Amino acid sequence: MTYKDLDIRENNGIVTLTISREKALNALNTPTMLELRHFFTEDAAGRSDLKGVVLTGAGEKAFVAGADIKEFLGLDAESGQALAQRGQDVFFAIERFHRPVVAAVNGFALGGGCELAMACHLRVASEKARFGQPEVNLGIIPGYGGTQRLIQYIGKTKAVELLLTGDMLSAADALRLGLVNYVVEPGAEVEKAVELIEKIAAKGPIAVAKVIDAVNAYFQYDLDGFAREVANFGQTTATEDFREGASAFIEKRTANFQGR
Ligand code: DAK
Repeated sequence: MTYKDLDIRENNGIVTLTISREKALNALNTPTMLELRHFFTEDAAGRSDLKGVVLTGAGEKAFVAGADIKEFLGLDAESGQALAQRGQDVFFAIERFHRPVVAAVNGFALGGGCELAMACHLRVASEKARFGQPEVNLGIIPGYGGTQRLIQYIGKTKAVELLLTGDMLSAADALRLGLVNYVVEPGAEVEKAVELIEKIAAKGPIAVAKVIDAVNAYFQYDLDGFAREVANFGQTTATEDFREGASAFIEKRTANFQGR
């Protein structure tokens, strides 16, 4: 696929994926969503040489200012539902990605943008970042998982307030409420995200993937997360990585994991 809305750069096993529709504050339209889907489900899916992905937005103003409002005007109940389902599938692909995906939130993360950041495993925000689910201002509700993931991150009390009022959170409040992992100076988000991915890349890659999988199971109501943890733990004990990790500990050296 030729990417038009995504700028994709890879350095030392880390992909920085920049949503590049700066004039529309990087709003997510159908082509952008298809490109995101293609990257996570085709190009990067299962790549064992990848350390992780940083997701950010072009320019200084916005991470992603939402789903593209202009595209919504022609929707009816059926096409709206289909669009929401396709979008949710993309965000699930990110949430279930086998390597860490870190959102580097450089500005507005609103509506679908906040939902995209929440689908990532970790979030680093610029001090200038603002988060919110303002869909009620438009007479719609979030369609890419916002009503579910916001509660998962910050709890029902504040999530319901934000979803009903459409108010925005500052980066400092997002940190205080547990929506983001770190707040950094404007311009330092990607660097911090890369630092996190490098740190995780030194761990056992199968273990990292299995942690992501087990954590996701907690939020999937048809799964027993504890049972998934037991199964995943069993699988990690059978890996060469575990033998290497345990040997390295005993021999007081750094483990050299091979992802096997
Ligand atoms: N979509 C399309 N264009 C957008 C946009 C958006 N979400 N946000 C901004 N833009 C465009 C503006 O139209 C403007 O374009 P021009 O007029 O220059 O052509 C340009 O970006 C710059 O925006 P502003 O001039 O408004 O910039 P300001 O600094 O004055 O304001 C702002 C920045 C972020 C506060 C403001 O742009 C704003 O409020 N934007 C809208 C934020 C918003 O409401 N986001 C939520 C969108 S709704 C579903 C699936 C998903 C969803 C729902 C349902 N299903 C399929 C059922 C999710 C929905 C949403 O995300």
